[in-house]
Amino acid sequence: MYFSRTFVVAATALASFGRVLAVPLESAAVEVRQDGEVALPDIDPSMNPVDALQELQSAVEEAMSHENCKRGPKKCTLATARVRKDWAVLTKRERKDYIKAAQCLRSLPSKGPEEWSAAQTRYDDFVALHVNLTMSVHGSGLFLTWHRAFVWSYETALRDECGYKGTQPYWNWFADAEDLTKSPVFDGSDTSLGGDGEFVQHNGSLGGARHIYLPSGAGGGCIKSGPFKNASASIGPFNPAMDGLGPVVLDLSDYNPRCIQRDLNSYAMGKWYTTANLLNVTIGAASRTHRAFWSEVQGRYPDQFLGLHTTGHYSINGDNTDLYSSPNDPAFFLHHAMFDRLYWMHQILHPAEAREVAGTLTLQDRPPSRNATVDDVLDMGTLGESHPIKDMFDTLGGDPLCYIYL
Ligand SMILES: *[C@@H]1O[C@H](CO)[C@@H](O)[C@H](O)[C@H]1NC(C)=O
Ligand SMILES: *[C@@H]1O[C@H](CO)[C@@H](O)[C@H](O)[C@H]1NC(C)=O
Ligand SMILES: *[C@@H]1O[C@H](CO)[C@@H](O)[C@H](O)[C@H]1NC(C)=O
Ligand SMILES: *[C@@H]1O[C@H](CO)[C@@H](O)[C@H](O)[C@H]1NC(C)=O
Ligand SMILES: *[C@@H]1O[C@H](CO)[C@@H](O)[C@H](O)[C@H]1NC(C)=O
Ligand SMILES: [Cu+2]
Repeated sequence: MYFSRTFVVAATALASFGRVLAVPLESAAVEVRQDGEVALPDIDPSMNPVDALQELQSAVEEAMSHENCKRGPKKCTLATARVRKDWAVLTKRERKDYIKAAQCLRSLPSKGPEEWSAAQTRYDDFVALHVNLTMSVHGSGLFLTWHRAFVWSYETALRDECGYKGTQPYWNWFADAEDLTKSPVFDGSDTSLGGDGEFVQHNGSLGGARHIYLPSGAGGGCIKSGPFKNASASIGPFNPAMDGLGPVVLDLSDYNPRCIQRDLNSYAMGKWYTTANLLNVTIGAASRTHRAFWSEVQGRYPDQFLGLHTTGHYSINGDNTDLYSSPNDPAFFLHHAMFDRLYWMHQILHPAEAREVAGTLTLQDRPPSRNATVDDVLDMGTLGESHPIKDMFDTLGGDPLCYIYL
């Protein structure tokens, strides 16, 4: 069986990895077999999802530490990698630095193409590119790696264009499954990404390509508290699924200044951010192949299953229900970092599947297109360098990626 050297870790880096992790690497209940395949951890499905995720994280760290020492030119090591962390464990200072950098990007001028004239700010350039590529980077073979590149470009822009010294944090969905309004990401405090929207009476959302009805929460309007209170957007919405959100625009020359809306939705959180769904895509039936993972994380809408990716968008709701312009909400990047962490975990636990691609070049193959290949280039426009899919498989590859999750 083909075994990639993707996740091979230099022995010298291991010592520093131990320090970075500050947890004993021997602790996890995971074995690595002689052939380099990782034996999957045994996790009790009745465990709560936060603990199950912690077990998976330990298994991932264990698997990384066991890889042998043949990594090529060491442009990136565990000692130099950006370490992406849970928003909940960041200090108040670290959270404020991140918020400041995101606000900075939202105040710098756009560098985008003239045809995308709705884009006013550098932040809008991220939204605009996502809009422009929506039909090719969702439900396609580019989905996982394009969004990985997108988050990397955003993290890099915060650092290079706004003097940010930290890394891209993630929103740990599973910790908030009971009450999203208490999440440190959404509690509306001055160290959050803003709270719920103002209450606006509406009739829920129709998610998952209009297959799945979600009742409304206590919001629906403009962000009512925190650093992104009444934060505005200029692009979209194009096809929002929350009742009452609109009017819609047709293209990227349509400048539509308005506030970003949210309706924090604990219904979606509680229903889909479960241990069963987490384990299925990491160690269960849906984890066996890359294709199964890719398919299951995107949901099975006709089966009333929103999937781990879409559930995050519909939990924030409001502008996040627009597949096109969802990056208008700054929480998009914390959601997608968590989603990328899930992909990273899958790759490390399933090294033989880590460099596979599933899907074509169009959303659900409509219109029909060829299969994506590892050489297809992920267009980053003016956001950063465009790389082929194959450069996005290894987060420690060094060209350009160099990060891990803790
Ligand atoms: C993407 O942008 C290009 C260049 O402006 C334009 O030709 C194309 O129609 C856009 N596609 C979509 C789906 O917005
Ligand atoms: C709200 O939407 C749901 C789902 O489409 C529908 O069944 C229900 O009748 C609607 N209620 C109102 C008051 O419009
Ligand atoms: C929200 O921002 C808009 C401009 O984008 C402004 O007209 C409005 O007064 C603001 N509302 C609040 C409550 O700050
Ligand atoms: C796991 O994923 C498979 C699809 O690969 C699906 O058929 C099955 O229902 C899922 N199981 C659970 C418990 O969600
Ligand atoms: C595209 O991928 C599918 C699924 O793996 C496969 O069945 C099909 O043969 C591939 N098509 C081509 C032209 O390689
Ligand atoms: Cu997207």
